Amino acid sequence: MKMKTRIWLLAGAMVTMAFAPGCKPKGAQSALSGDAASKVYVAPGEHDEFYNIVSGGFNGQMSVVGLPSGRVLKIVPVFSVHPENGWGFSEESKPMLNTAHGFVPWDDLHHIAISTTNAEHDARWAFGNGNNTPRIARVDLTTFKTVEILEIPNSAGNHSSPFITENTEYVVAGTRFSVPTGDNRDVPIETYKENFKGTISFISVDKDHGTMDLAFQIEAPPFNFDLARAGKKKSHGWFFFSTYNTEMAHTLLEVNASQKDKDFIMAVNWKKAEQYIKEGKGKKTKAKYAHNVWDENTHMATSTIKEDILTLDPKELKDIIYFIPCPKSPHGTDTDPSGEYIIGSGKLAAIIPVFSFTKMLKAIENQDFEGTIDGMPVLKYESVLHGEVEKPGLGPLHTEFDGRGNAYTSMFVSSEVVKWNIETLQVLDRVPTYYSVGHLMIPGGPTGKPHGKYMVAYNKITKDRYLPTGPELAHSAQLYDISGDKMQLLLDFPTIGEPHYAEAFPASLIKDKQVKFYPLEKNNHPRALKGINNARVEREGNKVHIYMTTIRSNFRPDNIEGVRVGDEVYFHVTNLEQDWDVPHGFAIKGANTAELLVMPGETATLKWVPDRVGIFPFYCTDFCSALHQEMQGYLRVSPAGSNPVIKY
Ligand code: K7E
Ligand code: RUQ
Ligand code: CUA
Repeated sequence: MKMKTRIWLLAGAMVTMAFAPGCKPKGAQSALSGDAASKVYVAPGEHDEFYNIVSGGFNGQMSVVGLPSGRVLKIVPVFSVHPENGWGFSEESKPMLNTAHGFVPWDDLHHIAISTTNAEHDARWAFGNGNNTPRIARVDLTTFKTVEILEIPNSAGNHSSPFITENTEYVVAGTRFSVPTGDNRDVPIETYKENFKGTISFISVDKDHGTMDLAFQIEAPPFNFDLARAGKKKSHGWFFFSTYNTEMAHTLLEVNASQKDKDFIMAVNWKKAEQYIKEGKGKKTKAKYAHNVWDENTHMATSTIKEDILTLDPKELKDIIYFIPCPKSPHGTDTDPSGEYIIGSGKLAAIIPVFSFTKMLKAIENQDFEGTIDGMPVLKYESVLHGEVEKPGLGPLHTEFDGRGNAYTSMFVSSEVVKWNIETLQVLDRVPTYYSVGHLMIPGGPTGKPHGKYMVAYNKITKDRYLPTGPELAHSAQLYDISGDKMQLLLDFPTIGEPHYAEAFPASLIKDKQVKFYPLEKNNHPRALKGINNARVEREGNKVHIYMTTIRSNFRPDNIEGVRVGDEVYFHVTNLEQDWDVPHGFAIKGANTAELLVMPGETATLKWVPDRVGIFPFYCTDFCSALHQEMQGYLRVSPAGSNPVIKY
């Protein structure tokens, strides 16, 4: 077989280069053209054309960036606590970060998926994955608030997530690490092949409300699942996962996982899987996981621990999983806007293989198999291949599309973005990135309708791009104009945390749907106040509930006595304002927590257990009016065991 004898690898040299990134490509400024400034200039008071939702990686948040300006518009805390608005500190938001084993206030958020209808962005929700304590979050794009977090059982390193199907029917979560399933077990690591399993979770998304539910899990061989993309249009109904460590080794030292010439793209017929579930072929299994939902009615989160899972075994149901051989540890797998082409990016491969969905179906029909894994067919590489992009560059990672028949692949090792034609496989252009690009993004790039005007490279290495800030540097993003034949670098901008994937969509999709404040009459928080009259302090045993209002420019009550050391003190702060952009803050000296930032019409609660007597001032943290500095009060804390009178 011709393909098999081909040299796929420059492995040795490339691995070395991969760990020496940051070497400055020659002609560093050549990609920048004279009119770049005017192309990214958004005049004061004007709005950007696109919202760019960018993952925060190890910072656990998403950021909202305007394009083309590169301005950061908002940080949305997701899997991270956020002092700015009390996320993870307020009693209402704490349950959002609950897991089957308690409060976990951090995660590693890699990928963004913006909801779609008919394979086009509808931008109702942004999904993000938590890699570490496997979770998927959903952010509502009318409030830019995290409204749901679902933990993923039987998973570790939820990396191939949260990619979505074309009508947002499902969000997927493929486990990076294979693990013993059930509620974890104490087994020797050498028993990897018997005891460890890969799992692919299909999370259904409610059409109207977006609510997620773990619909079913498919058991898979103990590979490592890296990334995924849903088919679309003609390939709607299929999902494609990149895999590595198909040697099924439990240690990856000495490049154990890269012994083989090829790993696989795992093609999953999810429509079939869904049908098997409907026919009752799912096995009931158990493992605990948390489902946390933010209630827009009460502005409180609730956390429920679930444990029922429906599992499909593809070894028995032989027609839901097929393997497509793909050179060396593919990282990204991406499907083009037509849904016909599936692009694998073998990090250590010297070519980019492009597979054809039509050919894949034919190969399945003709049983063009070169073998099986646990009874699941491995298709012949040649029979699925559309063709290979020759000499694309080194270290292909991720591919996006411009909707004009071109693909753009990030090259980590050679630190560039390469543009090529999907049909002819010819390389058309290449531009350097500064430095070592990871993901790249074109607005609408993963959908059936890309807006091929800009491309952003999210780089892993920053080095000298900005004023130096000691050993730790912000990551760098770079905006390119891709509307012409040649890509043009327009702008560098720093990012928050480590951006992995990002998506962008036209601002017009959502900018008129933004919530500006919460109507007080609809505030169904059980401790909400509708006006200043009921502001009060109530003792219930050792709990003291302070029902407090804020309105420009005072707290009611402001002077509070009757609290003892050891009491659980709850400040339930209702912001009575009914106007856009008038939050009030609340912070109290001595409390071992952050502040609250309460949106107009909302109620938020800060809990504090005082551990010492004294007078503790509190104040508003957000400059809200000319009398902001007057917005203050005192809490008196008396000794434990004393019997102070409640006074306010
Ligand atoms: Cu390539 Cu986690 Cu998507 Cu980062 S991964 S680059
Ligand atoms: S105060 S405006 Cu602390 Cu001048 Cu802020
Ligand atoms: Cu309220 Cu400052």
